[in-house]
Amino acid sequence: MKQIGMGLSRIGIATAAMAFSLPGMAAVDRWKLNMTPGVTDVSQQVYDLHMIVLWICVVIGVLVFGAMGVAMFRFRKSRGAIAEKWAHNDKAELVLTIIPVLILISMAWPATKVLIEMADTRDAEMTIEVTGYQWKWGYRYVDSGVSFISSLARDSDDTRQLGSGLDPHSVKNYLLDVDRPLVIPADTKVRFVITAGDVIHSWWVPALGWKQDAIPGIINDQWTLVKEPGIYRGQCAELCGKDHGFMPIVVEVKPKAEFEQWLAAQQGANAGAEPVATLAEPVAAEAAPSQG
Ligand SMILES: [Cu+2]
Repeated sequence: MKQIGMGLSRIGIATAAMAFSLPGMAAVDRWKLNMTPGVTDVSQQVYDLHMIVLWICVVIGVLVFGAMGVAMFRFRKSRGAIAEKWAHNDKAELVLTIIPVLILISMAWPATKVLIEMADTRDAEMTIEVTGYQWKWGYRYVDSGVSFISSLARDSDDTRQLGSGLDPHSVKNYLLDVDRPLVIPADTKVRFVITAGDVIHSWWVPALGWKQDAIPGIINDQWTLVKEPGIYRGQCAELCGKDHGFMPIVVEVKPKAEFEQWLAAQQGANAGAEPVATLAEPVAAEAAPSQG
């Protein structure tokens, strides 16, 4: 029995070690266990909600387990304690129902407000269609017709091959870089329409504060407004097949003027080229908000 226990704890340690040595962890703070406040108003609000709920849980946990500990210690058998025989207490049941209901309402109220704000994609200044594929992302700037596929960066892809003989530590941002990042303008409300061309994927950039399933035949929408230019990374967050771990997301937020230049350059490069075929294209057009 003891051996089994030791074996299990060894597996536990091995699993924990594996979890913390995942390639993705290299670029982040190893012991940053809390969620990120992110870089948008929404992500900050989500973070605040998370902290409020966390502290409510901590207080409840301390009270409940504290009371349990005190009861077990003070009223133990060796002190001659005998269990009281009662089956019902109206007052206790009423109080212990009303208090949790009030706590739940106090958490649900602000959470619902944030959820409603997150769902409000009106007044977006631009729309980008995101399509998940096994195992890459397709991006299409709906208003300008620019589209491209974003896949795992070549150096990471070469290194990850079985028997490549290449050292992952020598690759900068191993498994976290892409060949073509998604570029969006800063200080602009960007709407995303998210779908998939084969199986279910999920588009997730933690710094934006949300994660959205990409489902074939269904268009989900989301939005973001990032104030500060920068590079924000994410991953596919829905197990989608053997290379699920190899379809990172990179969002590059550029100042507005720089973004316009970039977009114009892409339009030039795209002219005459076949647009990226997206299975979801007809549906996406329907889902676009009516103009005017
Ligand atoms: Cu995936």
